[in-house]
Amino acid sequence: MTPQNKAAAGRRSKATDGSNAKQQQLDGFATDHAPNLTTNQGLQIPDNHNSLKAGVRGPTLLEDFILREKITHFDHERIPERAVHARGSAAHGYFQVYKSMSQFTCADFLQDPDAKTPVFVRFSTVAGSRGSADTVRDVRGFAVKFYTREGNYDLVGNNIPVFFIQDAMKFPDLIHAVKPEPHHEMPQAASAHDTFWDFVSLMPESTHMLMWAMSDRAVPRSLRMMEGFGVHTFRFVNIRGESHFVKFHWKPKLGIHGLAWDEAQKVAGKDPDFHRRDLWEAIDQGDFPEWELGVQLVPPDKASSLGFDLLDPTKLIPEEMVPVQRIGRLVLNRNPENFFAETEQVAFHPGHVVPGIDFSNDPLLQGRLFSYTDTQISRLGGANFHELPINKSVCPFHNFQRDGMHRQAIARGQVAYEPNSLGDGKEFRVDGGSAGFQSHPDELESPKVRRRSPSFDDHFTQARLFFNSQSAAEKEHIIAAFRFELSKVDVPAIRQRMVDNLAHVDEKLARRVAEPLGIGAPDAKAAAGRAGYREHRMTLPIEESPALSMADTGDGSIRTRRIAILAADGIDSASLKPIRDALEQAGGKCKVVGARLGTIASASKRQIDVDMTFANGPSVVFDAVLIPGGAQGVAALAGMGDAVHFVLEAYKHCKAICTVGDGVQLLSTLGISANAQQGDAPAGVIVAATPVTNLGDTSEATQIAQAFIAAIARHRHWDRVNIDAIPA
Ligand code: HDD
Repeated sequence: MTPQNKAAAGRRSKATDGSNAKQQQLDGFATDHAPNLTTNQGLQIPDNHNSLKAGVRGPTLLEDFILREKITHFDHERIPERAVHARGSAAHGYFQVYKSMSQFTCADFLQDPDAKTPVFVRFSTVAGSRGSADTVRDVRGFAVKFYTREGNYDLVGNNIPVFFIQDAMKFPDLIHAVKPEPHHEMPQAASAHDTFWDFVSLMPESTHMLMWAMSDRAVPRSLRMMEGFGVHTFRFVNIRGESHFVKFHWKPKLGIHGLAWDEAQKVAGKDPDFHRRDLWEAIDQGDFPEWELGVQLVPPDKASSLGFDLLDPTKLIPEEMVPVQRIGRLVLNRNPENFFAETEQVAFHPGHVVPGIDFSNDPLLQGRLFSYTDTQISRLGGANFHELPINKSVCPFHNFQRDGMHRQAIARGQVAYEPNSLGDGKEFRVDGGSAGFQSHPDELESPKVRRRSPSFDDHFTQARLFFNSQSAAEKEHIIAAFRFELSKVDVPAIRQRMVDNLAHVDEKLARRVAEPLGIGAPDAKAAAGRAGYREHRMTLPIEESPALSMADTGDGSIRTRRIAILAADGIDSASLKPIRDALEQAGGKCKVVGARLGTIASASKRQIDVDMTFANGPSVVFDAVLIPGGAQGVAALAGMGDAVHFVLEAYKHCKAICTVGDGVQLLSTLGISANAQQGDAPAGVIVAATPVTNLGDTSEATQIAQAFIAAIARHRHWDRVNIDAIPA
């Protein structure tokens, strides 16, 4: 057990709110380091360095069962990775409802505000392999397993509220198109290639999701700073059997923030585990990530008046039409003990529901209800994966399913069938009772057809709503992303087909995307003439939905933001200290970055510890930069290519920068005009021109620190001008 998890276990064991139920169960399976080694049969191993040989220089003996057991086990350590969502990171925590939702659902875990339901949450990318980089452009999985007292409930969602396709029949095609191309297995973890764009350009229903996938949502700054969505419409059902349609949302406390695309690509090389590390460190340091669970509730008789079909997973319900009610909070407060046992072996399934939550007829969801158990059987080696510790429900389970690979439970007695009278001496029959999970009695009387509902036809109106709702900078990022992706497509006809489709979203968008692609102007008519195209039919009461933008989200804090303090011999430590203290008090994580590890000497000969080097702590893994004063130190930094590159790159990626005293000279040396007195400091650049000595004065330093904190809290200053001129 890690020291942090030990401490958490101490706190948990006293909990009376139910939050420790899963942990107590898992503890029963845990094993710890022991002072000796044994075989799997319990036999003590005397020597773990040498195999059994015929003479010290002779051949190894087949008899060496200790060697054979060790190597055999090693040979079988790998299991198939997930077909999609292979790369993931997870954490434990709890969910707590704010007030009883009994009016809408009888789900037990949504009744008692004093109860905490244990959860295990796994975040993932979709396309890449298990070892791929975290910051690739992709949808993120957001899968939550609630270990409720009525059984496991899995909300298996994404960080984007809509999907590429409307029917599960197309899922294998979609995934085959986005995965590395089958002939040469390239590219890894990227949608920027011919087969993906070939497929989606022929499937106009993917257009809405493409807008999201090309936005900054697909390059999150942190898994802790993204929304989650159940995507499909589900049902809440109350104790009286009354049902409401429901859409689920996860709203992150820290806001929704993205990386710059150039930055994301660089992070993929500099720290491929960027998101995994960020999640782990935040939990390890007690900065527990938090989300609120939101629901949009639609009474069945209102569903037909929304203007779109609730069963169509390429549509969302704008929050301005049906507000999101925040009904509870999710807190992640404990890292897994063992990646394989927990994060890799966890098996989610949208069909794991509890009484009070039911499905809709969304044809994508209906297909998922088959796929997930099926995939676990090959991934986890048989039908008993529910017995793996991480998947086991905390409430008892009992049925007459028997045997199979890796069965753990020992079912006692003569009886393995129902009805029976031999079990405990009286007749036992489970036949039509009113307890337990009851499917909502949806009335169905319809012909068997293999067709798409015409109510799913409009593929562009909500894509346009999304685009219209973005800030100017967000729109530019979407255009740049389409350009980047399509520029990687070899076949011009595919690029053309895609921009023709985009002309139905927004003509200017399509034109801007097409400009650098060496193709003709977007042709909306050509798109309309192709198979798969449908007339736009939807009328929405709104043209913009501010809730769809990531701009200005979050609680205004800088909790867990990473701030680099550039350092070289001769910097001024007196002016640095009060600003650093204020940043850390506000929850920022400061690291001193220099040319080498060890210490540097400040102008006043104070020793300052260097935490990271320019090589192992590049600007792309930080959110902000503080350049201290001190003429000699600043001159030294200006003479180091790595330091110069660091600042230019941070500036290009629109990060908050604060310079103190002489520090401003580093900016001007780089050609960044930042004279605060003339009011020409660029957005997000805080220039403390005050004579350095005065900064020892706390009030002065506090003001500067507060301005810097406000700039960091805005996350990025995307509207910064002239960044294209910077060769970072
Ligand atoms: Fe899926 C995994 C989310 C459509 C078939 N899916 C998987 C995971 C997430 C999602 C988050 C990873 C779970 C984990 O961390 O282990 N999937 C979605 C969402 C969808 C969606 C939000 C649309 C709204 N998926 C979808 C369809 C199918 C699948 C239509 C098949 C018909 N998904 C799978 C799968 C996976 C999976 C092949 C791979 C590994 C696994 O299930 O456990 O069965």
